[in-house]
Amino acid sequence: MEYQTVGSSDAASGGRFDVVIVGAGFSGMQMLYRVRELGFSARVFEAGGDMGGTWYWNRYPGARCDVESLEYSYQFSDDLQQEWVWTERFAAQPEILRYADHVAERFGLRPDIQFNTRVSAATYDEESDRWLVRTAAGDEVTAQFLIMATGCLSSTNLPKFPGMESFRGEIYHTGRWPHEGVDLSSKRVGVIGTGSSGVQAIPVIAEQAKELYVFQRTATYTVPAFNHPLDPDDQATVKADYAGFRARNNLMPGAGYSRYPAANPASIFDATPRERDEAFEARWALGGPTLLGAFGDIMVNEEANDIAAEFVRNKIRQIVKDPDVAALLSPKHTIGCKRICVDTGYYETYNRSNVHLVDVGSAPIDELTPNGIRTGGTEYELDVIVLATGFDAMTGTLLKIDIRGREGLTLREKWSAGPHTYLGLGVSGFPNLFTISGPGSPSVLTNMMASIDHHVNWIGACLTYLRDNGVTSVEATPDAEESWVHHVNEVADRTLYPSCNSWYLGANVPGKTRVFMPLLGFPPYAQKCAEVSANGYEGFALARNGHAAPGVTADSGE
Ligand code: N01
Repeated sequence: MEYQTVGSSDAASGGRFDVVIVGAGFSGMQMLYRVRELGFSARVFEAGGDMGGTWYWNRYPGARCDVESLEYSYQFSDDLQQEWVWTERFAAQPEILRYADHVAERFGLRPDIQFNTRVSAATYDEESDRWLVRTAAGDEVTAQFLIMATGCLSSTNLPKFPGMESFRGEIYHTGRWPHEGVDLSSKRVGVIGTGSSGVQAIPVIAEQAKELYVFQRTATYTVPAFNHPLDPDDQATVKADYAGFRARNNLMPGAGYSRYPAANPASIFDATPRERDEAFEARWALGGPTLLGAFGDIMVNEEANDIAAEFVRNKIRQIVKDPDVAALLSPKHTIGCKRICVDTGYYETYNRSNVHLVDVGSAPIDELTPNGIRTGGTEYELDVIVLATGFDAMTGTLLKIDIRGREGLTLREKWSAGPHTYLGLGVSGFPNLFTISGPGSPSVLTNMMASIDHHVNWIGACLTYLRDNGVTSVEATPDAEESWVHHVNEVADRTLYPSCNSWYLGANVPGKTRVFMPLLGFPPYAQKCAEVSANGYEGFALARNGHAAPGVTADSGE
């Protein structure tokens, strides 16, 4: 097999690359950097007009990361992590986008990225072991390897309300917020959705709008961020041993923040009511999403979970002055089965006189009218409707692309009963295809920057191994894939995660197969991936021009 040389342009390569990467968010950016460093030619296709993925699209008021800046950043370059200065504990979207721009400039990534280009189809050619990749504009290139860096939360979930097109005002989805911003001053604004996006946007919109109506289907658990400017001395302390900081984080559950108190494995039932309250209060005061780590059984025992949930419900009752509003804001479902939100002044916002909570859980939205939203027999007159209605998570974007593997098998057919992958990295029937933070990997249950780093390095090492051993195709075996899917489900079923209608299960999208998509269990997952590569890519079939090339057990170079 021939490999192109690094840095080939379309003209030089004749549209032939070693690697095509779909997406120039944080995973696509790092993957491009890595494959170029390893000497592969690459082309990235990005639907957006610039880098940044999630942070390019989600420009809604209040958009901010809920992972601390010092860890929500790249670790592949020490120079980069030393020179970049974060300003806040939790960075706001504009700062993260500036960071993406800085990385792109610093490493000269843009020349290998084709922006404003949506990939519409990719077909595997068994004769050549190559992918034919087609864009929506009709351009075609081929590549030995196709790496999907399409993100977990990149396809918006747009509910189809009756009468939607009749609404005379403006409608915006938080995940497609206009780049020029939206002037909400003196407007009557309706927000539909109270997940992480809504929880961040609502307090900021409340300050801008004349009247704000929040249409809540399911109340949400949110903990305060207690965001603050980063102390330069503290930042310097982390930078003095950034490698050690990263290494410690990578050993935490979900590659979490090693400076937070460790998760307490003890049972809540071994603690007195006072000890429980003290433990919860301490974590609440820390800010950020550490609450569930207060006791070891919160996510596996319903009674334990309800004690934690009641702690938050008590907070709501203390913060929100109107008892009826507080009751409506108090979630009834398991705490943690949907991702806990992190907010700045969310519950407090409902004490404002211009903010009105509308229950669309007991009486759903009937329709959009020319003037607003009708629900429960009342019409709410609005100028702007904000859809904070989330995403077709983890599989949405992948399945929008017409991906065809062996014998014309489409990914849509293959995943009709839910996503099937091996390690969330490979799919049987789809050789030379990799998914970064794909379903079946810990992805959204980790600090994404850490799991992206892990996948990029694993894929980079795999490509190097294939090249060094003259292997032309790599493909998950059906057996390895089946037992992996079983493992992902079994791990989830031991917990309370599947107990509510979360996007982890695809339950937020009408008609989507209900299956728990991410794997609980980083860092054991990283250990498993290391074993797979050390054992000559165990569970993957390797072939050389159509003939089996059994894995050579050797150091994969990871
Ligand atoms: O989306 P969501 P999101 N009628 O799916 C409601 C990440 N993120 O964009 O719960 C009425 O969580 C829906 O109601 P219900 C983070 O991983 C991170 O907020 O399905 N309501 C829900 O309230 C997060 O988990 C950050 O009953 C409807 C809301 O819309 C993920 O993205 C910030 C409806 C959707 O909530 C997704 O968060 C933002 C309908 N027809 C996002 N359809 C940070 O880093 C949906 N809803 C801080």
